[in-house]
This record gives sequence, structure tokens and C-alpha cells, in this order.
Amino acid sequence: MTNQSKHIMKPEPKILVTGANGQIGRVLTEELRIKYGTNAVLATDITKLSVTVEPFEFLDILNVQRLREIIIDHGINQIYHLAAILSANGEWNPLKTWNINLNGLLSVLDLAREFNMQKVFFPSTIAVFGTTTPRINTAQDVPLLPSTVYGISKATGELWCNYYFKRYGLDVRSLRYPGIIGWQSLPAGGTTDYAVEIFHAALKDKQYTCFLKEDTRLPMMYMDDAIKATIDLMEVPSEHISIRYSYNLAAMSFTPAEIAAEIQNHIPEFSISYDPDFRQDIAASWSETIDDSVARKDWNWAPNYDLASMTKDMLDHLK
Ligand code: AKB
Repeated sequence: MTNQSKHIMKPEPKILVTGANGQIGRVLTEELRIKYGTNAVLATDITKLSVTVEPFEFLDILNVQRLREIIIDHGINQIYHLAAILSANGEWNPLKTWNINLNGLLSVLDLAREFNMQKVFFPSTIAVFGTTTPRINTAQDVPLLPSTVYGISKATGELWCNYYFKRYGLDVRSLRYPGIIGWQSLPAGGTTDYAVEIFHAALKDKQYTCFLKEDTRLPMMYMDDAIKATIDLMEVPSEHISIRYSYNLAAMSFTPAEIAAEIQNHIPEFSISYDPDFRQDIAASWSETIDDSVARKDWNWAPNYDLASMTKDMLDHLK
């Protein structure tokens, strides 16, 4: 390599993942480490798990001073900001949820601007949609009137991401994740959590009581596809990205009755019953199906898993 080419090359990624012990964080951190090397990816979270792999630092996302120190100490130049409280848990303490979800993001965006970071990833969600949003084949740009504080914080977060891109040129990228289903980790405090719990219950107890009604259709995605979408979006050249608030993203949509029937194809003795709670109202305010044609056009997004292939893979791994 010539001296000149050394100078024009971008520095190697040095990635910070916040919320690295969460459902998506655990899997994404592992994939990023496979791609960039273990030491290139620093996991941070407010708690440490027995399975947490070093390098790891404790981080309360509201501690801006500590976040700044970590960025400086580890020479961070990219952030995947996953730390957040989800839709159902968020309703127990709305102001705390707003503080963590929105002020945590603002700290990340502003430090990323200050330290001239290469890229930032912000996960948004189908929870930004609400009762004014068309629920079938929801388009990229639609009215947003979210019903949860989680949805409000993510919809506002999308606007801030767009603002930091337009005002400061910060290369921030974002996806509206549907419910994510994976065998590697458990979700905590979401409305779509039933679609993971059902697999564990089917294998262990052959029975599951669902907290949503049997015909509640929601957009969902297998973890492998969610990780692929995230890494593909972060890899694509900046000029391909037309959406700086957040891309619609879709793979499959199903109801509790449909996933139960699919599981019964593998475990015929499995049975499901229904006992809807407050999460039913949250789910009813979200879209049923999503139009993700802008993501497909801009960076060739396409999922690999549907309900049948996901169910088989989940059961194969969890067995
Ligand atoms: C939740 O249910 O809160 C999350 C989401 C759809 O963002 N899984």
C-alpha cells in the first residue's frame, strides 16, 4: 500500500453497540464481530449477562459523561444504538421511557456529530404507526399517531435522525423493525413477544396462553433477516439511501392462530388458548402488513424467511 492510499483510506470501523444484551443486540453484536473482528465491536449495556463476551463496558445510556469517555477511550467511529424500552414495558413508566429512548438517542446523535463518526444506526419500529395509519400494506410515508410512549419516542427519534443528517451531514441510517423472532435470545417487554414465547412453550409445555386475540395480524421477521437487513443497510453506499428518518421493512405477517397452526404441523399435540390483556390494544393500533418497496428499490432488500421456514428453523434450533 502506498503512503498516499493509506491517507485516503477511511479508518477501520470501531463500533459501539448500546443495548448489546437485548434481544437484537446479542445477535447483532456477534454478527458484527464475525464481520469486523471481536475487538472492533464494543458491547455496552446497563447489565452484564453470564454469556456476555468481552470487550464489554457497563453503560447507562442516560450517563452522557460515561458515553463520551467510552467513545474517546475506545476510539469509536460507528454506533449501533439499540438501548431502548419496548412498547409494553414502556407503558408502566411513560416519562422514564421517553427519557431513555429519546434523550439516549439525542446523546448518541450529538456525540456522533461532535466526533465526526462514520455512521450511526437507529432501530425504529412498526410502533410508530397508529390509529390514523392505513393498516394494510402501510406505505413508507403515512400519518403517524402512535398510541404508546415507545412509539412516540421512536417516531420523534426518526425526525431527529433526519434532522442530524440534513443539518450536520451525519450518516444516520434506520429501519422500522417489525416483531423480531429468534432462538438466540428472548425479547423483553414488547407486544410481539408472544411470537417468541410460543415456541418455548410449545416445546416445554405443549400449551401456550396468548396475550393477544387469535386474529391479531402483525408484521414479523426472523432474526436472521433482521440482522441481514441491518448489516446490508449499513454497508450500502450513502448515495443509495433516500430515507434518513427510517425505512419500512417487511418479511411476513401472521396471527397467533396462524403461527399456532404452523407449530402444530411439527408438534401436533400443541394447543393454544387466548387471554388478551392491555397489549391487545397496542397491537390493534399497529399495521397488519407493510409496504417496504422503497427499501427493496434503494438497497435491494429481500427477506429469506417466511412463516413456514422460520417455524422449522426455530424448532430445529430450540430442540
Ligand atoms: C415491541 O413489540 O414493542 C417491539 C416492536 C414491534 O418494536 N417488538
